[in-house]
Amino acid sequence: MTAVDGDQVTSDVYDARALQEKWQARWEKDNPFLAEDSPADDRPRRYVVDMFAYPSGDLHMGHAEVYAIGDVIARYHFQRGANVLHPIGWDSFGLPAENAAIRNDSHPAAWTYANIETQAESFRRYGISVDWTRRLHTSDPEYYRWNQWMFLRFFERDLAYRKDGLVNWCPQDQTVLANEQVVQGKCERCGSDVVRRSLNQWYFRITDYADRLLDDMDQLEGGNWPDEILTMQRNWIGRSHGADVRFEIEGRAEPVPVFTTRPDTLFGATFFVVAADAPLADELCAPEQRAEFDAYRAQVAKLSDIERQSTERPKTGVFLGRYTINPVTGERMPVWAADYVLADYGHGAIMAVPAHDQRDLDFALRFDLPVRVVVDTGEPNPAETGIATAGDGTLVNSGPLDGLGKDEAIERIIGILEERGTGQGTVNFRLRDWLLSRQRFWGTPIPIVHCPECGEVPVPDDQLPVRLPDNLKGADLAPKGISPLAAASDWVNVDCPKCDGPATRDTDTMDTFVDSSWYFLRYCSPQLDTAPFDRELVDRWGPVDNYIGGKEHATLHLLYARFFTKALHDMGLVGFTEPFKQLLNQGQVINQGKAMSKSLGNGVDLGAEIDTYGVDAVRLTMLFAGPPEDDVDWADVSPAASLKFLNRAFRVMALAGAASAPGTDPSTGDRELRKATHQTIDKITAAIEAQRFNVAIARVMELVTAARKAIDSGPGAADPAVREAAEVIAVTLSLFTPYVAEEGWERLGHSGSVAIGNWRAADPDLLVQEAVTCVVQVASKVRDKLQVPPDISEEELERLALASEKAQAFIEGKQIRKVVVRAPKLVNIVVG
Ligand code: ANZ
Ligand code: ZN
Repeated sequence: MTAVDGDQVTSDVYDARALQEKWQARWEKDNPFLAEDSPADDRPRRYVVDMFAYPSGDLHMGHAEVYAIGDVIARYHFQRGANVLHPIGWDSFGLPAENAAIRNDSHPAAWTYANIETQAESFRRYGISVDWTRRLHTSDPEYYRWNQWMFLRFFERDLAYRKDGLVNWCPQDQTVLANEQVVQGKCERCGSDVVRRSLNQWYFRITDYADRLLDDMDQLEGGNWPDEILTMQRNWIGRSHGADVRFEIEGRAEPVPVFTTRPDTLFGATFFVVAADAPLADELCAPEQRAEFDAYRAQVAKLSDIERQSTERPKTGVFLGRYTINPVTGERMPVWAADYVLADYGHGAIMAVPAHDQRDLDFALRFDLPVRVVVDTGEPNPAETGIATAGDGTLVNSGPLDGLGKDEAIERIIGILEERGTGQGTVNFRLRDWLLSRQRFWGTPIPIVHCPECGEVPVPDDQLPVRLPDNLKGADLAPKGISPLAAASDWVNVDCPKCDGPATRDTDTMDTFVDSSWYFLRYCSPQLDTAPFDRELVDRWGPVDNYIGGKEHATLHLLYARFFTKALHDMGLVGFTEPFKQLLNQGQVINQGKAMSKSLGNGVDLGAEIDTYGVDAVRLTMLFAGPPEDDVDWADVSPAASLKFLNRAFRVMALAGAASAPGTDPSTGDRELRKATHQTIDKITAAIEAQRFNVAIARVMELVTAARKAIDSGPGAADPAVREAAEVIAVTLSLFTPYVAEEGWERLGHSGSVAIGNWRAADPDLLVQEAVTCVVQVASKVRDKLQVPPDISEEELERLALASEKAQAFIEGKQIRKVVVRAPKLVNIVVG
């Protein structure tokens, strides 16, 4: 209740909990954040997407940060009058649901949908500006049906295929992992050591898009995507230019190609190495080396790629008892098997040039193989120093290449190889095809039927979705090395869609990254049941203008989503080739310098913080802590101070609201406060555009202080400039702290939500900074007076003073010994 004490409202306290209840109910009733699909709506369109949530439990501090950030961006555009699409959804397939179901003897859906409801409730309380009518869950058959539909489109174009291959296998989760899901040799999910297994698996042919994934990055450069992410993607795709060189192997009809980035060093190749786990090594092994090789190969199978390539480990290997011929020197070179050569990169075999490649040199020195320098770099002999010389130089010992530099030599040797038909220039990528099949239950079933007569038969579109069976639960889902779906025989056994004969369903499910590769397209028409999305709407809203989420997705989700967009574009399904125009990676919320974790016991409970300080204070604290990319250390911030500020801001709005009516003409108001208000608008607009939300908040804080001063010791609460300032405070706070903003706006006498279309333009007349007078002295005597802006820099002021003609007259013929600058009021030129 408002108590009036003299002309001051004093007992207005900001009651976070009461405001939350009041305004949450209002928003739910009024739905202020609906996006308008109609083409007749001619407001500028803005598409803002927060990376969707995984329903692992209730919301945590990390969610609180990322959704506060995304909300500032969306709300800013709502305020500026845009037609904003700001949707929400859940990435609701995946292992944790399945593991919980095994523990609780239940179905993964039970855990998943209960958590989604809890999170949805928390999101509503958190006050984010989303269009709730577009909510989606990837585990709904209405959604995953379209994963299957897309898979079939990929399959038809040979962009989805099955092959045998060495795959990453997690012995704990009993499933395969994509390369991207193996972190330093360990399973990304459970931390177990990943082993290699040969299995038949489904892949997406993302490598067909390797060049475009790299080249299209120029659309993302220039500050649109963080450089760090672009670099990580570039390295992950790993394009190397070089050559394939074919080597004749004694006793083998077919020559064996190797990939090299340094064909110029071919004359320095002195031995040949095959990956120990490549089938070729097994094939080439001579009988007398068999026992030694088999033992070595067994040992290698236990190592991860990272360990294998570590430069710290001493090199290991086995001579295979075979020889190859160097195609340019004609020399016989021994063939070895070693683990530092990887089976699935290049051709799984290399020409070793020990003088110029450190790995090869380490190997040569260990096994006493010859080292021949073919590029003179001016450095000492690698055979003596143990240090390979990898740089540019002049070719030596290289016949026709002698005297050339590296690049010329590469060109020349490629010409020679191509002429002779023993090699050609080529490009190689580190990127592998995306392994998408998983031997787990809680995912999208792969819509393929295996028929003994017809082979791999796609499930016809009109039979989609292939639904998950709902009679499996608890122990049925336990990892067994094959998919739990294989046990559901009534589900597995079907008639072949082609020949009607007995056949079986594919029992693998899709990697959940398939779900997240196109959900931002589905948001444009989430209820459509005739297609995954409406192309017209997707092209109208897309690509996403602002995408907000964690940088842990640098090489997984963000690469896959880019690949899907390009593939769908090529199928004529979307009109653009890059999904996300701008990417913002928020920092982490940490505590006492460390990531929050159960084992450290430093976790902070979001619900408890909100209960203590309220949603607004928690949001403000997150956003005020620093630029959004920086980590927020909860030990260094003060939600209590945020709460205090919100109280002050609220009182300013309440006092102004009690003292004047909306629509008051501000032009007669206090000019100093008006200037502060308009400068605040100007600075906040710039700060929001630059995604410096903390700076914007600091400016609102200053304005609150200025307005309060005007109320207490200036023109008083009834001054129209106070109302103007208070209204700007309500509008700008609506981006960060929606509850106090709505309530303040109502106290200011407005009806309807503050959140839409209320942004003001700064009045240019009020932005002009009035000039101040600067005295220019020469030898402490006043010689000139300059009119300068109050915020002029010292350098600029010194330059102006020295250029003054009046001052010059007294400087002439003398030596300037010193210039003392006291910006903006004084410059003293000391002469001698
Ligand atoms: C001869 C050579 C001489 C090489 C030299 C380098 C320096 P990036 O840049 O990563 O593409 N290589 C080829 N296939 C390999 C495999 N399966 N496992 C491990 N190493 C492999 O690396 C290309 C270089 O890595 C190739 O160029 C090859 O060594 C090696 F002075 O060939 B080079
Ligand atoms: Zn058949």
